[in-house]
Amino acid sequence: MKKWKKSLFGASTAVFAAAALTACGGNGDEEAGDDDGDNGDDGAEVEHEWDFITEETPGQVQHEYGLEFAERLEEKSEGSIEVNVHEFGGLGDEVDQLEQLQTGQVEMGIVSPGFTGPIVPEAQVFSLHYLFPNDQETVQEILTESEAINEHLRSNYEEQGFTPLSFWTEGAMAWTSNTELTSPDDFDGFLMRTQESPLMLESYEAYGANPTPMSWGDLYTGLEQGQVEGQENPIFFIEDASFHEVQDYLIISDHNNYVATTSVNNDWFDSLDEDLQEMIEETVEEMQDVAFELQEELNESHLEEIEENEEYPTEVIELSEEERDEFRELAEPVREFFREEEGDDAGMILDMLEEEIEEMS
Ligand code: 6CS
Repeated sequence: MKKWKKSLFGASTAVFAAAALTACGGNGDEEAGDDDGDNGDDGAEVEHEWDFITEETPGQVQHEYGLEFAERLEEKSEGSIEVNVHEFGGLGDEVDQLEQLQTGQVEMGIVSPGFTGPIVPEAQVFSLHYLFPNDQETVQEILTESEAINEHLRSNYEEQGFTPLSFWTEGAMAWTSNTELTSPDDFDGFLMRTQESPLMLESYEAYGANPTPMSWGDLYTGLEQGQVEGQENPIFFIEDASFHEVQDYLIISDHNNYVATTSVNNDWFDSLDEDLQEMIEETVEEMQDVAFELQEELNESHLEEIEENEEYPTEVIELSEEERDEFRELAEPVREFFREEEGDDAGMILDMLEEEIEEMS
């Protein structure tokens, strides 16, 4: 079951997170400073206190990102900014959190397109299979540089009350299952857990599967009890959430990537002085490299943990290019579905993104 994971940013944040959780009565609220109850910069006056939501728990990529982001802002502001990083579940599930960001109940945080899909249909472009290349450095470069994503898609988000200041990868998606999933035939009638995005359902229906949206908070039990038979996630998350304990196979499919956004509530962000806006934007930019290293290190180390785990042995299968081609062929028509059904800008965004991917790959 869930284990404590060492913080990549050193013992101080890990120890502090544990202490802060105790101090807060374990409700998931934390301060990313020291453990004496102020903002970590002894004696400094806190002028701004902001809530930062994440969809993950301590030790996982989003939460570690949140702690580092908070620490950097607190340092730069010499203690006048305090950011409370919330772990998944502290303020509700992924959909509740998204609503809090939209309405300004929380100022900022990390939300992912798998949950924003129902309100920003164009964001589901990230749920298309075999659109991006495999190499994560190239994926990150596209996410950071793409005009289709950072201008056009960003403005689709803005219309919904919040704005992604950055898009970044948490790693390539892999499948887990109790049966081998190496060809589309293996998905026939397969009960696949997905996030909320309607396009995710469409993508798995194209393989003949029977997809079911479910919060990850219910997923371990869902897999254990057979409500769903498999799921997709980056490897660090599969191991950290212990899904491999109730699944026999890990299939390296590289069918797409887990994309996260660092987003802000529009009304709140617009109300800030320019120097604060710049400080936040600068820190978000710095965090692109931090996030990349974080996901890389966690995905590698958690794969090793899965491979070495004798108590819960998992067979790791890497799909060959020929096997991927079979999935690619069935995934291709889903792009047309996206163009036609997922928002006025879907076609334009996908066309532009396909060209950018071609140029950057
Ligand atoms: O599968 C999910 O729903 C979760 N996966 C990741 C990598 N982060 C948070 C998300 O809610």
